[in-house]
This record gives sequence, C-alpha cells and structure tokens, in this order.
Amino acid sequence: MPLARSLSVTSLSGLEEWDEEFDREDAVLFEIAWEVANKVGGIYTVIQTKARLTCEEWGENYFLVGPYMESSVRTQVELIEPCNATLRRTIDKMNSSGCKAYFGRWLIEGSPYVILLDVGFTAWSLDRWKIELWENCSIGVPWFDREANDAVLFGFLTAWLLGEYAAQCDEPPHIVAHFHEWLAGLGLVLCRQRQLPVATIFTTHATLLGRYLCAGSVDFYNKLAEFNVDKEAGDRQIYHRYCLERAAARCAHVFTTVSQITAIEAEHLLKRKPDIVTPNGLNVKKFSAMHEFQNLHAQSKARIQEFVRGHFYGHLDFNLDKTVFLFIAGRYEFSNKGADLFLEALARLNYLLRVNHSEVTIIAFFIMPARTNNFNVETLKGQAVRKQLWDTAQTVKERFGKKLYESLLVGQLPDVSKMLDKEDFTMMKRAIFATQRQCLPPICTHNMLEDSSDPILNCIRRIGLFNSAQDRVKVIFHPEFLSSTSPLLPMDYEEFVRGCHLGVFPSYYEPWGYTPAECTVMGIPSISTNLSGFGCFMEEHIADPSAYGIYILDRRYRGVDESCNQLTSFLFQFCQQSRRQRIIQRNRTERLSDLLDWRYLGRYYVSARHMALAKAFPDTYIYEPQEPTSATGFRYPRPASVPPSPAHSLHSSPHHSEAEDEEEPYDEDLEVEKDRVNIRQPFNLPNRNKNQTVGLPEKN
Ligand code: G6P
Ligand code: 1S3
Repeated sequence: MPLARSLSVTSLSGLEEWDEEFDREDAVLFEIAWEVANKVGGIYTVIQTKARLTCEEWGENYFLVGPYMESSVRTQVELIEPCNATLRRTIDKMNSSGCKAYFGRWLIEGSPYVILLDVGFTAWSLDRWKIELWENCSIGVPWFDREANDAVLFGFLTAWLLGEYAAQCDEPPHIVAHFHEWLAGLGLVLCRQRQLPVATIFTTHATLLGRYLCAGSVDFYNKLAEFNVDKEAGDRQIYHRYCLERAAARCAHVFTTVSQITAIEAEHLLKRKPDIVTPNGLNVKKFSAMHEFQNLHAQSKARIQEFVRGHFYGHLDFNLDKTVFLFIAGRYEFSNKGADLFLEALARLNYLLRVNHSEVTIIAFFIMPARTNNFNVETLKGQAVRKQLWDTAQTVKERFGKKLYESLLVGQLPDVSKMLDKEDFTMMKRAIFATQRQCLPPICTHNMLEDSSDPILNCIRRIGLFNSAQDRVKVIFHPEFLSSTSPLLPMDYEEFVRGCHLGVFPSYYEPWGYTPAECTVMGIPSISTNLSGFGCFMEEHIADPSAYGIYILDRRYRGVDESCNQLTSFLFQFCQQSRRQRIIQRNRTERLSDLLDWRYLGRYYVSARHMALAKAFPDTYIYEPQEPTSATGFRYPRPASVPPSPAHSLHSSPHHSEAEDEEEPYDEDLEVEKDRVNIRQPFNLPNRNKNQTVGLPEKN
C-alpha cells in the first residue's frame, strides 16, 4: 500500500531538503527514448545525466530502452545476460519470434541497464505494422519518411517488449513506462490501445510544429492560439509525424514538457495541457577546492589564446590579455537558436567599441555543425605558422642559454651583444617573414559545401565583419562540433566552454536550452532569452539574474530591433568589466549550479511517475500532490554585494590595475563596500541601427 518508503533528496545549499513518501512496491520503470546510448541532441543529455539519480532511486528495477546502434554500442555499452528471470524470458521470447533485443549496461554514471532493440532487423515487419497502425489508429505513414518508419518499428518493438514483460510476470506487474519525444511515442499509444498494465508518461522536449513554424518567419508566440494545426502540419508534410506526437500526448496517463513555455505551446499545438513540467537538470560535479573551476577557466583560456595566435597570425595587433571570448553553440538552426540576432548585435557592438576607442577585442565563436569538406588550408596554415614561430623561439632560446651557461662556467658575465649571432637573426627573420599574409584571418575554419547559401556566412557578408584590423569584434565560425583530437583546436566542448568568458544563446525557439545551463554549472556567465525554458526558469528562481551572470534577453515583449539593442547593451556592459569583476561574477554564476542539479530537479520526474502510477493503478497507489514548500517557490536572493559593474563607468568605481585584479583576494563582503555601482547604465545606440535589422525575419 502507498505511503511507506521515503525518498530523500540530498540537501543542497540554499535549497530545501525534500522528502516524498511513496512506496512503489514492486513497480518497474522503463524509460524509452531514441537517444538512449545514441547521441543525437539534447534528449541524450537528459537521459545520460539523470541516469545516476534514477538508478539510486529504482535500483535493479530501472531499464532504459533505446535503438540498437552498432557503433554506439561498441563504445558505450557492455552487453550482458538479462539481470532477472522475467527479463530473460521476455528477451528470449522476443528473439525467438523474429526480433533482436540486446541487454547490457550503459557505461555512464550509474551504469543503468539498457535494452536495445534492433529496428533494422525487424524492418521486414514494417508494412504489416503500418497496416495495423492505420487500422487501429488511422495514422498513415508514407514510405519515403525514413525517420517516421524508424518510429513505427521502434514503437511496435517497445510495445511488444512491455507486453511480453507483463505476460512473463508471475504476479500482475506495476509497470511505469516513460516515453520521450515523438520518435518513441508510438510505443505509448500501442500500450494504451492494447490495454497493457502500464502507467504511461510522455515528455515532449520540443513540439514538431513549434520547431517548424518558428524556423519560418511566423510570429509564433502571438499567434499560438490561432494556428490551424492540421493544415500547418500538412503544409509542411509532417502530418503523419504530428499525428504520432499528438496521439502520444493525448493517450498518456501523464503528459509533461521541459518548461512552462513549452507547456503553453503544447496546450495549443498538441491540444493537451501538460500535467506537470519536468525541467532538465545536470549531473553537477563539485570540486573539493572552491576555486578550482576558476583555475580551469584560466587553463582552458590559455589554450584558446594559443589557437587565436595561430588563426590571426600576421594580424595580431590586439592585446590578447584584453580579449573577451564569446561563443554560441548548438544545432544549426540559424534563427531558432538566435545566431541571426547575435551577428547583428556583434555588428552594433563593433561600432560601439570603435567609437568609444575601447581597448577590448571580442572574439565570437560560432560552433554549429554544417556540411563541410574538412578544414581549410588557410586555417591549418595559421596553426603551422604559430608552431614554427614557437619552435624558432625555442631553438634561439636554447642556443642563447648554452652560451650564457658557458660564459658563467668560466666565471664571466656574458657580453649580451654576442649572445645572438647572424644565424640566429636569419632564422628569426625568416620566421617573421612567414607571418606575412595577403588575406584577412579567415572567418570560417572549414571549406563549406554550401558556402554561397550558408546563412551565417551570408549574414557576415552583409554586416561586413571580416576580421579586419579596424574591427574590434572578430568572428570565427567552426562548423563542426569540437573534439579533443582536432588538429586545429584540440579541445572538447567542456574545456572550450570553460575557457570562454560568455555564452550567448539568444534563441527564439528553445524549449529548454542545455547550453546556458552547462555554462552555469561551469561558472561561465551566459545570455539566454525569456523564450527559452532555461531563461524563464532562472528568471523565476533568481531575484536578480544578471547579478549572477545570467542575462535574460527579452524576446517576448519586444520587437527584433529592440531585442537586438538589448543584446548589444548586455555585450557592451560585459566588455567593460574588469578582470576582478569577471572573476566575482563567475563565482556567483557557479553558485547557482545546485539549482540545475538533478538532485534538485529530479523531484519533478518522481512526481510524474507517482501521478502515472496512481492513475493507472488507482487501487494500489494514491497520488497526493505535494503542498507547495519553500523549495517550490525558492528564489536566490540578490547577492550580498551589488552586481559587478564596469570598472571605469563612474568615478566612484574602484580603480585598480589588471595586475591588482589578479592578485588581490576577492572577498564579496569587501565588494559591497568597494563596488557600489549599478550595472544597468543607460546608454544610447547609434542612430544607424534604429531601423536597420539587416535582414532579420519580421517577428514582433
Ligand atoms: C581565473 C584564474 C585567475 C585568472 C582569471 C582570468 O579566475 O584563477 O588566475 O586571472 O581566471 O580571468 P579572465 O576573466 O580575465 O579570463
Ligand atoms: C530539444 O533539443 P533541441 O536543441 O532541438 O531538447 C532539449 C532537451 O530537452 C532541450 O534542451 C532543447 O531546448 C530542445 O531543442
């Protein structure tokens, strides 16, 4: 009977401990997603980072179900015998009836059990299952849509697995099946249609229609209630996919989305209001030394600076110590992810920095994968030239050192004018000559396959940010995800993020947004928007987000041009911070990581499961919604001191040298006294920008 076992969630600094009394008895949890042990996008991160906590909660009764992808299995999964007799019988039965199911442990934190279903092996059943789908659910899937075909196969296989498992149980089982996204949704629909003893949950991470509509020039949020959803889906040739998604949302015992903003979207586009919002968390690692993440920032930044030295060879006329690294990263959806707005804001920032004779240089990285033909020669050459300069310096240093040593051995101070000979000078001159360059440092690191129609490159051509000497804002477009084995920038994504100063994610369509969340837990400030799940969540939980390095751009109530001005203003303010202020801000940002930890956010998943069990098995389970606690409405207060402010903005600001910035200990209480300046400086943008949107879509 319910209400016996206590699930305790570790107390997190500032966030209240949370206990939910619920005995799940013999219940078994299956979590089903196309991205289980198969990295495609954000859902992989959800499942992978949450696994440890869910394993702690459900132990041997937790199974992840995904597609069998040989290449991923080879590197991520240890195949083993099924862990209990019921599962062994289930899998044996399926495998002897013309399917291939594998059992293993996914080698990630928590080592969860995985059941992987080979959709290719059962492709011969596709036509039969499509007929069944049409007859029972009136959903027709066209032959040419490969992804939808996979969704059909995966759906039927999952329903088969759950049905077979239920049949193999000695006692009537209590199964919870949590399905993620439309690609996995058909399994849920079939469970309900076959009346299996399964409590079902469906989570949508982004609606199909939402993604498609936003990618066009549609005033999405203001027209949400007006869309003729069937027609819109039909016009975009995704009607069958939309039907699969909508059926899953409608059939689920419990329907959830990842944010409040997507909840509103789902209510209009999928015609069901989510029962609960299940925000995305991360597996937050705490360092034993409090400032370890600051050291990591310095180390990673040094590596990015090395890359920049090579990339800008011959044009290194800016001070790297006064260079701020910004970046945007993610799926290449030009306007959905806000790359359009970012570029326009960079153009405006460039103008502002120039007219203000700023010493700061900005390097903005765009990490968004596009179709390429590998690295381009000029970019590779840059790193080769840098390496050659380094080698030359080392050789001359060694020769110099040897002469110095020999001179000291005979008890003489060296004659400095003879320490370098002609040969040394020739070598150095040759190395310097090699840095001459006929072209500007490249914008793009790769040879693009669709160079002339690429939206980022075309926008750069239009706004004229070409990495010229006069530009205070430089741009580097790296159209491939980062990798530690790259010959160009050998860093993985996490190292790269740590080395940057600010992540910029001005998304128009972003149900959650892991990129700014990842920045936060690494102590890197970020810009997101009030159209992203993350931005809204942070706005709700933090009294003064920008003081913590969480800048939230208003894209909901402002026109494009105004939002762009606001973004420019955020960037301009950020550039004016001193090193000390950046360090303090990073400390504050990192302090928020508890809020994004699954140990805090996992509670919403727990509630969703309890709700589903109570709906599916009302005789056994009762769901009593939690009374709102102080943790539910928790808000981080304003930091003890006022937000870090531009060093030279007011004469009351403390003035200190950069060296002082680095060495002096930074005590926040001291900052209260020292740093009493408000960051929100009014500032005017030049007139030229007022009506110029540089080809941005009309979204108001
Ligand atoms: C970290 C390091 C400091 C370094 C600073 C650079 O805080 O611990 O030693 O000076 O990063 O910060 P910046 O914002 O200039 O990259
Ligand atoms: C989706 O992935 P996306 O980048 O296509 O799911 C993610 C995980 O829930 C979410 O963070 C993101 O906003 C969605 O858009």
